[in-house]
Amino acid sequence: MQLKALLFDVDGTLADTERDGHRVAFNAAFSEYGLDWQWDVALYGQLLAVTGGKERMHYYVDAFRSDYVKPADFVELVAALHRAKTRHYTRMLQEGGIPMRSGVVRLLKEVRDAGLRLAIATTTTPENVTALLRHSLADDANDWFEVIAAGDIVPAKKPAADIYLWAMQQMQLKPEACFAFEDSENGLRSSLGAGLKTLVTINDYTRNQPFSGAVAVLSDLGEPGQSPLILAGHLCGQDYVNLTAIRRWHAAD
Ligand code: XBP
Ligand code: MG
Repeated sequence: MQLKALLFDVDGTLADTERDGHRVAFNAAFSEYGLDWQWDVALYGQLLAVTGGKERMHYYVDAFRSDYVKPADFVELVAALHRAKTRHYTRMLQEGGIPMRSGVVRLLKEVRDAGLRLAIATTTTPENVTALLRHSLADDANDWFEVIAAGDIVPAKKPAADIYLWAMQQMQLKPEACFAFEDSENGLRSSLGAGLKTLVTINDYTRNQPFSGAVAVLSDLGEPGQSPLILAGHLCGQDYVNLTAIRRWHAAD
């Protein structure tokens, strides 16, 4: 079937947002609420096992803070902390921005010029996606994506397939007409579960995760003169990830 659309994960795939973005924003929210919770870089790597910021805070308390006595309104507290965290995170993007990963801007431009359709499928809160696209990609980058599937729009977050299925339903497309980009095991399980061929570009938090089923596993998308490292699979005869490579992965059995 002809390739019609590319579906992108956001955190870790478009930009390295977790360590210096989300993590820092969580800590700012905890301080704001007078909590002694501080997530260092290593601990945050463990917490990333659970997707979704609210879900991650619940997991932290349950798995790492047996000393913490939950108040009766703990669910509301976590929701309030999460709103504060979103405010800190979007402000950080507005003030400095987190750059797109190598090859992302180039590939998105090539894909748009070729007339392919684009969508986002992510676990993060919609405001976070909007802020990242606007401040780190382009003023009008939100319009580049026909569908932005994000956050609580589906009840079951990645690794469940729901967010990808929802995005494709909105686009009236079958998985055979689409191709996905992910950076993590949870993300790959979600996209494969939705029937999507998927390219994985790893980052420091995900490099040791298992990625069987991906069309290839690379350090990044690469740029002309700056080929990515290949951890699994091959680049379909190209020097970096371009639309030719994507069409070949998509067409392969
Ligand atoms: C992203 C996430 C999110 C962000 C935080 O995973 O796991 O939870 O870390 O976002 P993926 P919120 O890249 O697989 O979509 O705090 O807005 O939930
Ligand atoms: Mg991700």
